[in-house]
Amino acid sequence: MTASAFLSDDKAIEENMEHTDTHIPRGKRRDYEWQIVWRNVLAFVYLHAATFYGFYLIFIGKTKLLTVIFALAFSAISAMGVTAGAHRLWAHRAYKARWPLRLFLAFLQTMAFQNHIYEWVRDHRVHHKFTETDADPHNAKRGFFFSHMGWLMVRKHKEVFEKGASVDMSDLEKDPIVMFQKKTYLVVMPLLCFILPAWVPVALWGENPWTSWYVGAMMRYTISLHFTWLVNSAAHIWGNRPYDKYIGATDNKTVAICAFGEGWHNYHHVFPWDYKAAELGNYSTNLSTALIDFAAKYGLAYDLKTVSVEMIRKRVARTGDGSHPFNKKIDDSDDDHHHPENPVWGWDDEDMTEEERKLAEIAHKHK
Ligand code: ST9
Ligand code: ZN
Ligand code: ZN
Repeated sequence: MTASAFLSDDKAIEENMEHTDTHIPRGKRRDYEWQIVWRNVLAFVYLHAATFYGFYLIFIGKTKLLTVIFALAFSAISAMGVTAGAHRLWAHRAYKARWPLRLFLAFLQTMAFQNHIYEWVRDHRVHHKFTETDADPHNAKRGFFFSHMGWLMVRKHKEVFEKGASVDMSDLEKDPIVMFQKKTYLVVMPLLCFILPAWVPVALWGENPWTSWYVGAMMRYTISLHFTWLVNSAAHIWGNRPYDKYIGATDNKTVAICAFGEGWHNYHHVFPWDYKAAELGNYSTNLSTALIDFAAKYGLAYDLKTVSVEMIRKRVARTGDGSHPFNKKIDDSDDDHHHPENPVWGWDDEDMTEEERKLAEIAHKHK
């Protein structure tokens, strides 16, 4: 059973509908109708109520300072499992990692509960291949709320299943760490995401158990979800498009700071196989890059792919919105006729061009 099966309505409901709900044409069911998954709605309502209570406990001084610091540190550390792990390593193959690093990142990613790596990566590759179409699980054309969190409370559009089935996942199926995490997720995830952060403040500095639950577990989790979701919502609406003005994704510094370097989203959609997920900026707005560079120094990460300045310059000149320092003059004459160019989900996508592969720079090459 997958995490989504655990949280979503039971398949039996759907089968039942097929017998009783004959007035809705079959093909229409998964279109734009909001087939609400009430179990998820209730879970999110509880999470947010508990989070507000957590804030209140901090505000009235009922929370130890160490508990607040711990919650922040736990968020930041688990975020690395999502950014450096699920995102740049597993979804985009932007670098390679030896098994101790993969195990560590899978552990951190489990602490973050954003679905297991396999499910996270499948949705994310499909998002990159079919961005802002019906096949995109969090299609930003359906509005801020849908792309932010609404998509997690309704059944997916049928195109997500249909087109999503064409995206290659065989590399993950061959990774024993990913498959082990998938198999054990429903037991290990609640322990690492909720029980562990609620238990540590009680055991180590005598925090009140309920305070620990509301602040260390609930508040911490909800805030890190919102920071992550901003990449799908805000960074598809507000910001510059220095690399490709024809796509929805934007470069948004606020999101980059909140999401540990994942807000340079216009760049990222154009070059999803860059391990930095950004061209400019430094470690302060990209802690995930700092972690990968550090791991590469000790041989745990290798084959770090980045885009050459030449490639960036060409792309900026061809499709940028003029906000990039390279950009001089923009020709808008073909604006109405332009279609997004050859989207790829990452390094091993068969649609990557030979030219791109040749021009890519690979650091810490495996010998
Ligand atoms: C969460 C994820 O929050 C957030 C992802 C954000 C991504 C952002 C990326 C940006 C970079 C990273 C930034 C990190 C920053 C970190 C900062 C931290 C401080 N393709 O899904 P099901 C098939 S999770 C192909 O159940 P329903 C497949 O066969 C939050 N096929 O569909 C599947 O079966 P199986 C916590 C696909 O019934 C079957 O369909 N988690 C695809 O419509 C059924 O799939 C939740 O809240 C596809 N893409 O249900 C869980 N998808 O899996 C919420 C599906 O057996 N999820 N198939 O192979 C659910 O409950 C359900 O998925 C649902 C849809 C109700 C939303
Ligand atoms: Zn995106
Ligand atoms: Zn991505």
